[in-house]
Amino acid sequence: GASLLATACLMSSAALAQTVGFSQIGSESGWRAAETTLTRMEAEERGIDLKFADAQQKQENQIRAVRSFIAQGVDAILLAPVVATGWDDVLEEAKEAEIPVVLLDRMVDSSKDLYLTAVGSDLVHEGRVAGEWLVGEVGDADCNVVELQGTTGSSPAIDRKKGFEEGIAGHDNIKIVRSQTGDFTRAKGKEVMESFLKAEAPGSICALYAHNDDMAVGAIQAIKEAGLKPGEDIKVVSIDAVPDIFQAMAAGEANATVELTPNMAGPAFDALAAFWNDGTVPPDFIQTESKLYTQADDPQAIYEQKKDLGY
Ligand code: GZL
Repeated sequence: GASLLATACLMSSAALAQTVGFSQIGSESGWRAAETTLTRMEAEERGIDLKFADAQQKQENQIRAVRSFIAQGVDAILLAPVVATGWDDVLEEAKEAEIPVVLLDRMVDSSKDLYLTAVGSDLVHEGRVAGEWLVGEVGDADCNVVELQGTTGSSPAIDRKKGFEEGIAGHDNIKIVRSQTGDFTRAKGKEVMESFLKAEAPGSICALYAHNDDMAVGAIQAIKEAGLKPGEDIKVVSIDAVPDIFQAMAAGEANATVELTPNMAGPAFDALAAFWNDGTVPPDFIQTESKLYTQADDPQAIYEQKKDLGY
């Protein structure tokens, strides 16, 4: 009778509720926290059952989580790979289990047939935009730059360094005099900036290029504690466009940021829906937009817009 029909409908709709395992790097930056928030929201909106695993920035924890998702027989796996190497075995295992893997915001050096697609920005372009901004800012004046790199061996650290060097190429007045990882965190960014300030002659650092805003925010604190004015004595350019960098810009303590959208999950789930529905294979790479913001872009207003978006 009717109840049998109702049960059948329930079952069929339940059958459509996909389960997705998400191996997230951690919560090292405001941007990463926003990506997690938005991934949960996008899953909720689609009726996807999201299994979440935080790896505290350790690759072995990510590999363990992916293996657990395979054992659970999830319908797909999202992976934000902390570093670019060492993924072949576990990606082979997912392929054996016929579970599609979608990479978020960072790349791996494994062969493209080991994952369904990758959603992310053009990380080299972001670095180039930052370098070109500094060229425009300093003109022909000599400028010694210190660089806070992202996590060693991660695709953003490799590509954003490469892009920045392309951006300043041909302008020999601009030199990177110190470059070290701050692991994408505020604490480490502050600590490494303190060491740069001690190692370089006072007043000799003209600019900081940080691979993400969180390290820049930490470094701004170190610059102030050294009695210098961030944004003036030392120009500050970074990447992500998190709310706090706009607050720093509004205070004149940071100069430019390149926006990285935290909503990588939307395009990922759209690609998966088409794949689950009729086997549509997405492109290898789904690129998100990057946009330069400076103090001229009403940073206070942008801070107000962004501050409640889960960063
Ligand atoms: C870049 C992303 C980076 C962010 C950082 O695509 O992987 O990881 O720029 C985060 O804030 O730690």
